[in-house]
Amino acid sequence: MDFTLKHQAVNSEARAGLLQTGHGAIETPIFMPVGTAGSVKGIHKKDLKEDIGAQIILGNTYHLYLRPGMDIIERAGGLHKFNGWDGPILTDSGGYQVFSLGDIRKLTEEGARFQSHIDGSYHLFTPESVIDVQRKIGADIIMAFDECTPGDAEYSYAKKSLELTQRWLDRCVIQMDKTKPLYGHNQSLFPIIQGGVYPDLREAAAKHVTTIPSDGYAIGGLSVGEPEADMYAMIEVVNPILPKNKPRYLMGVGTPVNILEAIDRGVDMFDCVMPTRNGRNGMLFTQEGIINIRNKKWADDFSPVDPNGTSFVDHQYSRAFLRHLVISNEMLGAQIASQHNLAFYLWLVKEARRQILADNFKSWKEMMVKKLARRL
Ligand code: PRF
Repeated sequence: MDFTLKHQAVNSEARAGLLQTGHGAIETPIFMPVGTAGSVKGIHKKDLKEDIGAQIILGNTYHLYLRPGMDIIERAGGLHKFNGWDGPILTDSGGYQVFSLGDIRKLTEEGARFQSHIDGSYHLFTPESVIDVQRKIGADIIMAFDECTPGDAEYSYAKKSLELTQRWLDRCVIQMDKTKPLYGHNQSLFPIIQGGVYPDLREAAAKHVTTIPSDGYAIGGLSVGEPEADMYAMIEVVNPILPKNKPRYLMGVGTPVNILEAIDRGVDMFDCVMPTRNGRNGMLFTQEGIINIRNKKWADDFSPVDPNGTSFVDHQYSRAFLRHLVISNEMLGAQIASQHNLAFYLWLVKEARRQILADNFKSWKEMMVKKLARRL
């Protein structure tokens, strides 16, 4: 996997890059739509690629391992063959999903024991087993197994948790070296930086991961309940330590404003369920601000969903019709809103890249953050 920096912004850490994978190139900064169970909920792959402009999608080890299970994925010939998406795929390791299970999981040195949210059956994830599972899924980018430290963790907990993540990372690296890709394309392991909201822990974590030669590095444990200012501060601590010529991935973030602020601080890759999950609930992100389509004020607004939108759904349907669909729990409502939001997120990062290349990122970003958080 090869990353080329095309341009470094002026008066900002923002960068434009090109990440080459075994399933094609990715222009960064990039947003990766989330396809937890192998599908981006409600979106056809043709629309993902051609209408939304997705360049890479994300899958989840935890969900795919439980259902349909590795036997089926392997027999299909990997996730690319199974779901028909022939672009790059990144899989999260399960660290975060297991963390979200709360009471029904237990962490030990060995790994994470957890109960399936589907049938209550018992399972163990170890650094070695999540590498094996991600080999079988065939993701182009494989995430290391980590503990996502909660946003309110005290220093002593965050330190212990980070040290566990570091030992697990070392085991992931060994397992990567011991095993081979199964389907002919390369797979790259991205280490994950933890450390809570503590600058010295984040600094140590960033230094530790850079001792491991990798094709990219991820920042985890943010947007998990800590104040936004802390999230930005932690990005500012780790990014200067990370190598300039490798992509940086901020996991599970975030709002359009979060994404622009992180790009400004030198982040290249993002994923988040927000455009699809919030879309299903009727929240639409636009260049002019946020729309709650359930609001009564849209009931007789027959204008297009988003006159500035890049997706066909923005122009083929009215706000009034979309409101009706969402209020009536019609599945088409969830689909239109998801497609609109994903197209908007992909537009946002593409436009950010254009502005970086034109040496205009900082002033564009400042103008956009004022608009993006408004409620329409
Ligand atoms: N670790 C992993 N996946 C994640 C996170 C993390 O810390 C986050 C935190 N925002 C989202 N997804 N493995």
